[in-house]
Amino acid sequence: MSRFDTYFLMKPDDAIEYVKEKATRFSWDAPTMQCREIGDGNLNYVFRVWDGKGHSVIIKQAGHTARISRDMVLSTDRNRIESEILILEGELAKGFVPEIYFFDVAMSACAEEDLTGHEIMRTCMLRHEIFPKFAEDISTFMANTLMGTTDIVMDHKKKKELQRKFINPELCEITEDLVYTEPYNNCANRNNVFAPNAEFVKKELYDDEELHCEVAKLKMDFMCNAQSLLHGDLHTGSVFITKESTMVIDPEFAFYGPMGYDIGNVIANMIFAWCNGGAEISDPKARREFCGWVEQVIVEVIDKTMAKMKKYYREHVTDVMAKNKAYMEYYLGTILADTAGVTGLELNRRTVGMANVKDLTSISDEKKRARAERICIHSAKRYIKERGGLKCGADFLKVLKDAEASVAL
Ligand code: SR1
Ligand code: MG
Repeated sequence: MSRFDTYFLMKPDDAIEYVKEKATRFSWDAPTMQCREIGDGNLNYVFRVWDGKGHSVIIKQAGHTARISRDMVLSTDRNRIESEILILEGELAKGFVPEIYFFDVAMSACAEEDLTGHEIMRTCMLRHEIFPKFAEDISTFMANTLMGTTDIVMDHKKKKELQRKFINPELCEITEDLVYTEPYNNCANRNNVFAPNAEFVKKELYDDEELHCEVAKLKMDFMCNAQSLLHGDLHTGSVFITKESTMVIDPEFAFYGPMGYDIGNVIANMIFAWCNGGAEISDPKARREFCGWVEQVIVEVIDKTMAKMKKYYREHVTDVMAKNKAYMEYYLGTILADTAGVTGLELNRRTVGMANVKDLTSISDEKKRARAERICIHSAKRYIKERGGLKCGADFLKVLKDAEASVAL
């Protein structure tokens, strides 16, 4: 019998005891063990436990409610989903995810590699740091994990088993509400709209029926198109980074959906970093350097991901009908269009929805923040409405630059 046989939400002292009992792969120096709760996400509790002899581990535990709101009751099964997908992604994209040491269904907790030296990418980009390997790394991660779990390459029965294992209705519902619904009507009355832009948001998002129709199409696609096993929340807060290494974390929103969802999330969150740099860096040379790098990342992430997916497709296709070359081009085209649509959805929801991003909310000058948010919304609408016409990274960047030029300083 152990006190960890029955679920309870741990405090740091409990986490130390938990690690002593469960994480036996390390020879812990018990008297020097310490713990800090380091979670800064919206849902879970993250404990870093270490000793004075160089051992450390991360314990991630799911609570019955979200940290961001006690009203959100969520299945703790998300911890199993996160652990299992990290193990699978470790096989498909070696070196891009932390190692999972174990996961524990009773406590809804997992133990994973402590990625010392890495920092959350969004935090680093708020300091306007540049990461030259990011586009190369994230495109490899996405091409391998997304293409590697499709019906194009997998045995169809094995794919369906995976699909069943990663059914994730509650976390999908969060996305269906926060990304695909509320930014267009505030129907749950919990949107955070920056007051100087209230009229603008009403006109551009709440009153645009043509936009609502396109969002509805994308929403049904998110719910019905079991294309690939997604990370499901691939923003820059889900990336742990150094100049040399890119590690993807936090895939608890994983499920089988359209792969443009992951790629579009990466692009939109680079745009938030670009907005922050444009508004907050006063030295023109430093601003050009940071924003120029982000622009290059936007172009490269699109082009490299598509090129690597095409290569993966060609080398690994097993489905007899999908070997048709014209079908391959069609399939890759739909991914690019979905990517554009999701780029727009993520831009809108982080700007006006309930879960915002610091890149925008921390812009200190009110006028500059209002302008940055309008650039996001103007470009978002084009990414959504014109998603079928964007054919390469340069097309994605042009939409952003057009929006920048159209919103007065
Ligand atoms: C209630 S959770 C809000 C957001 O945080 C997560 O990281 C997801 O992006 C979700 O939409
Ligand atoms: Mg998260």
